[in-house]
Amino acid sequence: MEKTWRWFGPNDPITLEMLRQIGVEGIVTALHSVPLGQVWSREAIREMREFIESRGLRWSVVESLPVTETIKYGGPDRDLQIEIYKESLRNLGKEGVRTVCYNFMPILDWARTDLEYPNPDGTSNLYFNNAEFAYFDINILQREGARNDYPTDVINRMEAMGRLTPEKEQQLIENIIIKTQGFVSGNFSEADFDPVGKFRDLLKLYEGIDKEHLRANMKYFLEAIMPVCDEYGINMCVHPDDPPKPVLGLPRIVTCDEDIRWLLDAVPDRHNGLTFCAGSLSAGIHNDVCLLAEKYAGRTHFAHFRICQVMPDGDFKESSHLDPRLIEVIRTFSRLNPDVPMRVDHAPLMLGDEKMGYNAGYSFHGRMLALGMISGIMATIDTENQKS
Ligand code: DNO
Ligand code: MN
Repeated sequence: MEKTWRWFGPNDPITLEMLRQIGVEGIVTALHSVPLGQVWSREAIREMREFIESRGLRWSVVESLPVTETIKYGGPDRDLQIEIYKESLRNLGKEGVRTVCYNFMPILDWARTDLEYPNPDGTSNLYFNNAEFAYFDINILQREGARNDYPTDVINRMEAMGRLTPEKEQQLIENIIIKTQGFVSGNFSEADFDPVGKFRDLLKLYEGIDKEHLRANMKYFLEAIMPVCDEYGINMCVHPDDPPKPVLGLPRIVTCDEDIRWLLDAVPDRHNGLTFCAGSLSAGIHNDVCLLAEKYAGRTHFAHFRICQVMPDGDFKESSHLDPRLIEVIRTFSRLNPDVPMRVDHAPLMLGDEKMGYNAGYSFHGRMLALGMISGIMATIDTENQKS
């Protein structure tokens, strides 16, 4: 497997020189400065590619080329936005960047309630608390009918929390709307004056859009871009939804075995593939991540290695990269798709990472330690394979 690393561009405090020292071979990045919905020009792509190559690395994967909301809800300008998307893909193809990760989650990208959930050893992890999420939905967003979307035990836990302090409420808003995904989806930024109001406006766009409708829009998008992917050999790989279930009244369609089967069969082109994010999939108790790896490794173009532990109450926490399930997933990939680019996904915050200007989940020391662990697992599996 190719060892890659998500790097956030020339302003990232973690430099390409540092990454070479820790065994990274390929870079995963995006043109973060291009506003959502605009073409990625060939010149800008070339500039990024040459910057990476001048440091002895390669641009292996784009993460993400964001799909604008209008394509997801099927707005009047969706065909125009699809043309823009196709133009960016052509430009990437011409520059030889041929693996493109994206997601089809309405409005939000991945969501967490806590970005620094403390571990007994002093490190911290990302955490999803269902009761706090319900609190955000019901009391802060005040979405109509929200209460009916949660099981009684979650509502009871939420009520037991009482009224949160304004600081805690503010933190939930930042964690759920801005910090985890704002910079990825391009929908929100730190500068947003009223993110909750903006979120409510975006929610209106999805009124009446159910799972079937969203699926039809995804199929429409994929069918429209496949000819360009075929021409340039571009592998599209959709990132699973995280958490893998409907949230805030929004449908989600890449959450489980049946969804993955549907999306691969709906557009049965090899270039329509998957980002196998073991972490996102394992956040759903309904998913057997080892079985999914076995089934879908062949249609996977990019692998994200991390794993979640679901608690008895349904909350989940991102946990150790040495989890036996993750070892099994890596074993499966080394057998069924040994050349796939892989990267460490989220990792703990540790050893002063908080002082280094990081994006949530993307710490330096935490990811470096995880890459060390995963490199060890891969080397062990390779040695075993050579012996047998
Ligand atoms: C979560 C991460 C995300 C991912 C985007 C892709 O598991 O991998 O940041 O990159 O959702 O669009
Ligand atoms: Mn991921």
